Amino acid sequence: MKIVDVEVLVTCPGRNFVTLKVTTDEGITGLGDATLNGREQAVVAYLREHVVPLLLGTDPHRIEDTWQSLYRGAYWRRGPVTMAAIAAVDVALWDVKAKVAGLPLYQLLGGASRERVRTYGHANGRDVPELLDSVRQRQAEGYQAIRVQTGVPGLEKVYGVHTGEAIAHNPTRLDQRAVPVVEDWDTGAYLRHLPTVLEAVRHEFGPDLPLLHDAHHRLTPLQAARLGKDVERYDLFWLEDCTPAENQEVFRVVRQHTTTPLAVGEVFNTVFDYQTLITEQLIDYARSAVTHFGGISALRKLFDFAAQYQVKSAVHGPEDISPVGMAAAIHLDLAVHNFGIQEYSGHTDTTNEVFRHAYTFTDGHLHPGEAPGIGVEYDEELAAAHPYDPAYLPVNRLADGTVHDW
Ligand code: EZ4
Ligand code: CO
Repeated sequence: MKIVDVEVLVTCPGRNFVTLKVTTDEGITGLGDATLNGREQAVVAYLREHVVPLLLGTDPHRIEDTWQSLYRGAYWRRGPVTMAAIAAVDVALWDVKAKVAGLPLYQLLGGASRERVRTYGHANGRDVPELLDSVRQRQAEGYQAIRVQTGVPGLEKVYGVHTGEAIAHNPTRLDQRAVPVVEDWDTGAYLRHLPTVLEAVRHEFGPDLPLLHDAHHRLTPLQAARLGKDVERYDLFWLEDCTPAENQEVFRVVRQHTTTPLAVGEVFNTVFDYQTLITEQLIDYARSAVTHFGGISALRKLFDFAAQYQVKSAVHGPEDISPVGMAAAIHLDLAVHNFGIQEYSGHTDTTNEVFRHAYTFTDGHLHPGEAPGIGVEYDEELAAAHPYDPAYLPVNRLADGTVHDW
């Protein structure tokens, strides 16, 4: 079998998504997600200019060889643009292979290790009462584990909290001239406030509800260590991205001081970002996305490596991962033994119409469905009615104007 056509498709049914579509001489198609939120067109160009010409005429069954040749052949290794492009190719080829086999992808990954995939959803509020309402709303939708984020008194726009027009979590478009939203930040105020938020949530919902929290790379090692310690009594499922983890060694400081479980990895793109964290057992959950980590092949290897150190999977699944990337994640979640939890925010109705998918969400759990391949079909006509719309992620600044980690 040969690859005869490769297309890079861009659509914005609520937010921008980049999809790779591979077609074989036997008329079989495969889809891969290449969405790099806020930097989408860099991956589009990387694929169109440098990857598509290399794929034409090759055997789609040779997934590992294609992966290695794109990774090693470029000479320039790693990085989010490269790894998102490779991920899209990898997932599209797995989709083709599973369709040829007539099986849902998880069967080719070793089959189901569980009946269904546990998820967590996001609850947000400007203040505690609004957050409690949001938790109730998520519970009504079926979620059985919930990430809680609130505003901080004195700060106007904080990550993960919806504040009217400027939705901090989402890219914001300003007419034709896309500029980032500016959020504000004060770590001291946040560190004082968060334990009171968790106290209120535990008081309202009791000890059994699994609760998560995302610090979004904003703390120093000592601040993270102190926060982990301060919130131990609230029994978090995890504290996410407590420091910017380019410097993996800082997790030694955090780990020494707290038994709050730690999760990291949504901005990582290869196993090398995790080496110290995993071999020294400095984290509990590896949170990379299929889409940003070189695909199913690479993430499977990461999780097998992590399993030896009792580190579990927790694939990144925000709204900016397309249903193609979500589907790939759900197949992998069902198959790997050391599955931890899957982040799941769902998508807009229009997104679900553009990307019709076999996966289902019931009682807070996902299942990939039994359609051959990854189980996603792309409606090109509907997608074309929602063209690319430039958008940026926010930037974060302290009160004196200094740029802070976002
Ligand atoms: O901010 O995916 O855990 N989820 C997150 C996400 C990220 C976005 C960035 O594109 O932190 O909401
Ligand atoms: Co996060």
